[in-house]
Amino acid sequence: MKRVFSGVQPTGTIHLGNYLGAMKRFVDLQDDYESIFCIVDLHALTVPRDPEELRNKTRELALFYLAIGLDPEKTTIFTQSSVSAHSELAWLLQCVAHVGELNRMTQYKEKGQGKDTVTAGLYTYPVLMAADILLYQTEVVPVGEDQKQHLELTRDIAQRFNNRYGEAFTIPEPLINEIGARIMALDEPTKKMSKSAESPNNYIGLLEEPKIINKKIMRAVTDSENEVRFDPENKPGISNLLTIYSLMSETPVSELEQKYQGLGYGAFKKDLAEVVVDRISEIQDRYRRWEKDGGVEDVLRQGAEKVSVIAEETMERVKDLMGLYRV
Ligand code: ATP
Ligand code: LTN
Repeated sequence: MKRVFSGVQPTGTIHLGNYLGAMKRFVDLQDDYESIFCIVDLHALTVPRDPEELRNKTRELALFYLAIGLDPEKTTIFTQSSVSAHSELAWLLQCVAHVGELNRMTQYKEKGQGKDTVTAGLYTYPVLMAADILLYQTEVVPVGEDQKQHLELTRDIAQRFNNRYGEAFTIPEPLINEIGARIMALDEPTKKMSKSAESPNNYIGLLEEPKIINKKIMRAVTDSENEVRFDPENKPGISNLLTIYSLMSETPVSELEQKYQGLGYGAFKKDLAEVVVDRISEIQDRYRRWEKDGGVEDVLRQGAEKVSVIAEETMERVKDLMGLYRV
């Protein structure tokens, strides 16, 4: 079986963009791949966090992983900080990555914009991400469009390492949805839906109440044409809603365009809200069940134990190849 790996940060509110852009895919892949999904808590530290909140968000994300349908019998779930090889390999790869490459990373530039100070961690963040992926000889990495550049860097670092020191890493392939790779903000459909958005009207959180979800969808920004047609360039708002509807209901966009021909945005949004609420309610039910029954700590503990074995194998080889003297 091919191996798949991905990570999500335990920060902010897990939203429909995270779910449709990446996490839903995790669930689809778990039957056909050896699946490893990580809660990247070390990445969350690149901007200052309240320690108690980080701990809570980490547990919350573990519950989300289970709530969306990841099955701990088939899939390994763990926290990044519980396997120290992630930090260790990140250092070694920082000595392979180039400053020029990191300077070109757009996420670093966007997240640092307007800040008085930026941590060194935010700058080297993509190298830690490369370490996450390469540690497990990952073949496939399902992510949203915004991570494409980081995946390219990961491939470059791996290739450079293999050429310079000898074969240590599998070269990973990104897996990016054809539709839904970039879910846009509800209140500003030219920007991506984001956890770090200032206004909660930007996103739909996976734990939000049906009433709120309904309101957010009914108020989502659209154009004045009132014609349900997929045209991301000229009609970004309605096209984004069509994408969401299509992915949540597993119905092709063209079928939805036909269904709502002549019916206008009101009717379309009302049905969309129903579809989204239905789907999110299932996730919320499973979330509450896991929360009530307990067991999430065991899933994380066993996950870390399992992946540590693979991580150690890679580390041994990398250290040998780089000439670290061991007695
Ligand atoms: P944000 O930008 O929302 O603050 P993030 O994208 O930096 O968060 P994560 O929460 O770790 O960080 O993202 C988890 C996954 O969700 C990644 O694969 C990312 O590409 C994907 N993702 C995030 N936002 C969107 C979006 N609007 N549309 C599609 N995929 C997304
Ligand atoms: N950088 C990613 C999160 C992330 C990740 C990874 C994704 C960290 N390590 C490894 C895939 C594979 C983000 O900001 N969304």
